[in-house]
Amino acid sequence: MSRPSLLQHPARFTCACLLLILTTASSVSGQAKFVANYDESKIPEYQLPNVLIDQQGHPIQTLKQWNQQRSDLLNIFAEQVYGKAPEACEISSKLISSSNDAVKGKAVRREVDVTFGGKVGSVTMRLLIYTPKNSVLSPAFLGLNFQGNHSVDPDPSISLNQNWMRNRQGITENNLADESSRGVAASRWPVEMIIDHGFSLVTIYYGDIDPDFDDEFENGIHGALKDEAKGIPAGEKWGSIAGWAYGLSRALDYLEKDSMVDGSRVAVFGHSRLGKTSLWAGASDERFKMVISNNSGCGGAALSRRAIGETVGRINTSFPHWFNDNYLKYNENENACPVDQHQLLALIAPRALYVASATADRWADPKGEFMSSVEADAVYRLLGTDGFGGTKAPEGMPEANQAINVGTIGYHLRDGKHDVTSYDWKQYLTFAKRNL
Ligand code: GTR
Repeated sequence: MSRPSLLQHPARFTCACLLLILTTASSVSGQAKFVANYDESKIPEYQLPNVLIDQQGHPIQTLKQWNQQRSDLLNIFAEQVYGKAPEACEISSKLISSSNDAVKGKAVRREVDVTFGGKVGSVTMRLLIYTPKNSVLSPAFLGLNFQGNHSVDPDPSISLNQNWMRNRQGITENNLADESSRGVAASRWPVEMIIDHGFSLVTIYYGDIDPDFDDEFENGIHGALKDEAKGIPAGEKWGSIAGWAYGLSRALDYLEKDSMVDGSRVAVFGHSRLGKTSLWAGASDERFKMVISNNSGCGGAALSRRAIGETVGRINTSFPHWFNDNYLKYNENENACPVDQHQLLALIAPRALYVASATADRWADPKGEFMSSVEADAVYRLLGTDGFGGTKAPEGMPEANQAINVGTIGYHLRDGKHDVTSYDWKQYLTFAKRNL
């Protein structure tokens, strides 16, 4: 994706300057200052596309009709939202380290480099894999992490990631991690609890696949597969979320061949922007047996048309590299988008889906996350699963910390802020025990 800068266009530059002078409520970039709406009564009027009405307006009643709808919707999401990725490419792998006495002697810990790319270049992502000792082909959680594999556990033998990293106050400076960031994200990755439940954990630093900044897609996987992506129309080219999802699929290619992990029982997990990524990975790659969205919000599980908290316009402004260029058309214009996020969730059916929200995470619109999960229920039932469980989808939103965790779709609203906690993981483990 290439967005010419204002300085390359003198006419646009002049207009932007004028706008800057004329707009009182403006930020330094010339954008009108964004004020999030949190008032339900101020939600713009909208019509949600019915997930069981096809593109020609016909109702969907059979599996065959759904299969067509699924492929149409997947195509629309790729064209209009996340962008189209090149075909899957070959991978190669190399064992970097192995320890037989990780997690108090309960687990085997390995680091495996998986390399893939195209004609122009390649990327290497390092998988940190914990497997319960003595297990044969265990089911696994696969999730990208924000701050490097070494942030997941303080164990000094995990290699320190030296790729570009977003700065975080008090943790990462100069876009580079150092020794002090070991274990900083450990509360989000309860490795021992996961191992005790008989699951493997596989995690990868997301910046190994694509650095999280807008460089017009020169670096990371976009640069490496530039040639392969040549034929994709400009507006439809893949954004970073699609790039990270592509990396998750390549990780799954590897896990399918791994001797300790069962590649047919992998749950893809992600928080926040990486929750958006796990949803797109799960929608676009049906090999993922289960999909978990933790506080994914706008462009993830939340309905865009509600425009509560973060909106399409706001996300495209703050993170212009996450989605494709076509998605810009829906800035402050969500109703015009042919799809909304409940249809993304429906693309995961009939595989297990868990959506989690948090009470203080209003930016991610917990209610919108719940509503889209409820909308997806109809597709789960059409495909012969029990959806949320019981005879029909829940009507009202559950109270905080009252997980709905009995069916093929799970949901909870946790008390607290935008984060991943052991409460969240307890629900995922219960859900995975039944569904993996
Ligand atoms: C925020 C962004 C959210 C969410 C979050 C994160 O700044 O507005 O959509 O993705 O970042 O990933 O931490």
